[in-house]
Amino acid sequence: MPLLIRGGTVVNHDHSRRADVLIHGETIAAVATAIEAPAGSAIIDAGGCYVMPGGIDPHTHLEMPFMGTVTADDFESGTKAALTGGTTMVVDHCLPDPGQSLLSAYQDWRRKSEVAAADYGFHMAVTSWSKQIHDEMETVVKTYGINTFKHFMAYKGALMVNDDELYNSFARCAGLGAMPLVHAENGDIVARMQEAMMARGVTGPEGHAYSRPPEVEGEATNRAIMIADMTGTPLYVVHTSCREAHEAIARARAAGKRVYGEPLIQHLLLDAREYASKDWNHSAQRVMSPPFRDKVHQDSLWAGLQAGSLQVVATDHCAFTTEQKRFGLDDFRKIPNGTGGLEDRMPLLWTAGVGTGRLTKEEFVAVTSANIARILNIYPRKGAVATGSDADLVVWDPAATKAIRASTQFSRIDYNVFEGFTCTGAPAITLSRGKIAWKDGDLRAGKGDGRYIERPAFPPVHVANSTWKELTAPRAVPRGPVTP
Ligand code: DUC
Ligand code: ZN
Ligand code: ZN
Ligand code: ZN
Repeated sequence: MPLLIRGGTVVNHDHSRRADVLIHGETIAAVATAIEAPAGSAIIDAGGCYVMPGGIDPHTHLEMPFMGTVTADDFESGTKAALTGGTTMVVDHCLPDPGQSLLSAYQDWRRKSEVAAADYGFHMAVTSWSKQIHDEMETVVKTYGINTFKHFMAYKGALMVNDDELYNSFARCAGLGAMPLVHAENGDIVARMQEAMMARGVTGPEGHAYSRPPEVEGEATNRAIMIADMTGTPLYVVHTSCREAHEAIARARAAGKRVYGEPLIQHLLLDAREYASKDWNHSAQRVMSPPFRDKVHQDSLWAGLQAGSLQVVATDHCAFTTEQKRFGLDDFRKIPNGTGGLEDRMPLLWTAGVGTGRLTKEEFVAVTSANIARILNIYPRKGAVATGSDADLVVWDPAATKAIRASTQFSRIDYNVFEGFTCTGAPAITLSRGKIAWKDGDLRAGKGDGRYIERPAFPPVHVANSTWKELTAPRAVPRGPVTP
C-alpha cells in the first residue's frame, strides 16, 4: 500500500521546500508539491512538521564486551531507543577479542545484530597488526561491505595500537579504498597520568578527567592526521572533544587534507563540572573517554559545526548501568568508560542547535544524517529525502516537547546523563524503510526489523592532496654533498 506524507516541509542538507513525499514499499517514489494520493494510499498529515532524513548515528557500542563487562544496550534495545528519537540507522563497532580473526568477529556481530529494529552497519576495529589481519582486511571490505577500520590510540595494554601498527593499517586502508577511524588520545601518557593520580590518592571519577587532558587528545589527533597523510588515506576522528583536536582537524582541512571530525552530543552539552559532584554515582555515570571538557572546548566544537570544520554529531552510545560503573568504586581506572545518548541526540541537538540559532535546520540534517551518509559512502540511499532513497524519514514536530527522564527511556540503563533536560522539537513519527517505527509515543518497530547495510569501498579520489604522493614519487637524486 503506497504511503503519502502530505502537507509538510521537506528538509534536506542543502535546501527545504514545501513538498509531499510518496513512498512505495521501502523507498521514496516521489517528492513534489501536491502529490495526488494513489488509490488505496495510507496518508500521514505532516502539517506544521518538517520531513527530514532519519538520523544516522555512526558511533555506537551495542552488546560490546569492554573493561571486564558488556555494554547494557544490545542491538534490540539500542536501535529501538534510536528510532524513538528519530535515528533510523546506527553504525556499530565490531570489536574482535584479543587474537580473534576479523572474520570471526564479523560473524559474531552479525549474530548479535539479528535482533536490531533499525538498519545498521559496522566499523571493524584493528587492535593489533599481523599478516593475517592485513589479509583479512580485504575480505572485510570486499565481501562484508565495511569501508572503515577503527583504531584506538588509547587503552594501553588492551585495544591500543602503536604508530607502527597505525602506519601499517592506514596504508592497507589506502590500498583497499577504506578509511581509518581513530580514537585519538595518547594512551602512553594517559597511563602515566593515571598512575600519578592514584599515587596522589585521587581514586574517584575526577581522576579520570584529570588524567585525560585536552593535550593528550590534541597530540594524538595531530599524529593520526600526519600518519594518514603519509599513507595517503582520508581520516575520520571520532569523538572530537576539545579545541586542540578541532584545531588540528581544521588546519589539516585548510591544507587540503581529507580529515573529518565528529563531536558527540554529550561534549556539546555537558562539561567537566559533572565530575565535581559529591555523589560518586553521578560522576562515575559520566565517565567516558574523552571526558567532558570546559566551556572553551564546547564553544570550539559548536563553532566547528557552524564553520563546517567538524561535520558529524554522534553519541558513542556505550551504556553501562550504575552497578557496572561501581566496579571502579576504589579505582577510577576500573569504571567502565561510556555514556548513552542514542535516543536523545536528535531532540537535544535540535533544541541546543536550531532552537538557539546556532544551526539552521538544513545544517541539522547535514550533521545528523547527510554528511555521515556521504562520508560512509551510503548517500543518497541514506541521508536524503529524494526519489529512490530508502524511506528512512522523520516527521519532526518543532513544537513538541520531550522531557528527558531515565524512568521513561528505552535504553536499558537506570539513569540518563541528560536527566532533567527538556527538548523543544521531537519526532512525531519515525519511518524505517517505509514502515512506521514510532508514532506519537507508540513504538511499532519490532525485533529483527533492521537490515545490515553494506558500504562499498571509496573511489581513489580520496587520496588527493597527500604527502603520500610526494613520498612515493620518483625523486631526483641529490647532487653532491650539501655544504652547511
Ligand atoms: N570511550 C568510551 O567512553 N567508551 C567506549 C570506548 C571509548 O572510546
Ligand atoms: Zn546534496
Ligand atoms: Zn573512543
Ligand atoms: Zn566509541
